[in-house]
Amino acid sequence: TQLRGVLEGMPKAELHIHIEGSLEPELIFALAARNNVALPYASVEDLRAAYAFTDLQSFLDIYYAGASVLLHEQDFYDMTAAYLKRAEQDNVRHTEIFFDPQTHTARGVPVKDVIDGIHRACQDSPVSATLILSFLRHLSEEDAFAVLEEALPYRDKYIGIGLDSSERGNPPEKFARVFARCKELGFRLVAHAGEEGPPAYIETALDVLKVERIDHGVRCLEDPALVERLAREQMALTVCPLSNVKLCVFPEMAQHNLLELLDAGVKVTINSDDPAYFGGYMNDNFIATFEALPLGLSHAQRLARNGFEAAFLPEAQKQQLL
Ligand code: ES4
Ligand code: ZN
Repeated sequence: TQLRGVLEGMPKAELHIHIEGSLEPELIFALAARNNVALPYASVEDLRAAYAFTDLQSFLDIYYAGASVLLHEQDFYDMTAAYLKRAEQDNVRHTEIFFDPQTHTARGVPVKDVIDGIHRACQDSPVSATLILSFLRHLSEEDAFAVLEEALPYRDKYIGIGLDSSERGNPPEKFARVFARCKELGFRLVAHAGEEGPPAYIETALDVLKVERIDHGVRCLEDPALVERLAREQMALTVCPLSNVKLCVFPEMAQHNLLELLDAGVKVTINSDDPAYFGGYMNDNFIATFEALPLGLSHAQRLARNGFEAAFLPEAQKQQLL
């Protein structure tokens, strides 16, 4: 249809993408061979067949296994360069990329190699790209402080701090002190909240961690007062439609609450989350959402505009990208 062409051609900003979630099975196998890493899967097809998730944890187990092939600076460069090439094809003009250093330091990879490889690929791409260091919330706050300390010598290479991994049982307030420190240091702050966790986690991400965007946040609709607040404060939600369906947050795309959120005046953006695992990149997410829900041209323009408005970029730079 005509709308499809508009969705594909629009300049877009992507605000929620885990770079380790952009590792395609083919690249996982190529890096495993290059680095002599053994994988518990016989082939690309065997690995892809394991991508049948029932919830967030069932995905994370496979996502961390996939990331085990990343050992050297060049591996991080190659992964990031491949993602940025796909983003460029989807007319993504700006992207804010999460990376999970603790996934790699646990395997003995120096934080410097992680950051240098990802950052070098960003510099070599025509897509505007910035980085957000994300803490793993299933680990302790002490561990988060330790990786922050290790990453601070390279602080000119990332602009923000995030919080991801297993949400249930790991509320934002577990990281109150380390987020306060990151705020003092001048980082932009975001956190995953209200993906699988309750609306109360969205409130503590805002009130305790002082985040400036909520990643996912779709469960806010269970609390009408919270929805009203998010709309009033024009707090951006980085919604990831294909992710939500793959991880069974919604049984199918037709049941996704993105339109209800938009109608409530919430500043919704569309993002790919872990595109290699969830069935697609930015344009796939836009197309799947627009095919399943009664959305039109004005929604498309609003969603794309929201992405740029919610980006951590100076106003003048945003204008240049449009
Ligand atoms: C993630 Cl979808 C999702 N949720 C929480 N943490 C994550 N890390 C990578 N993808
Ligand atoms: Zn995410």
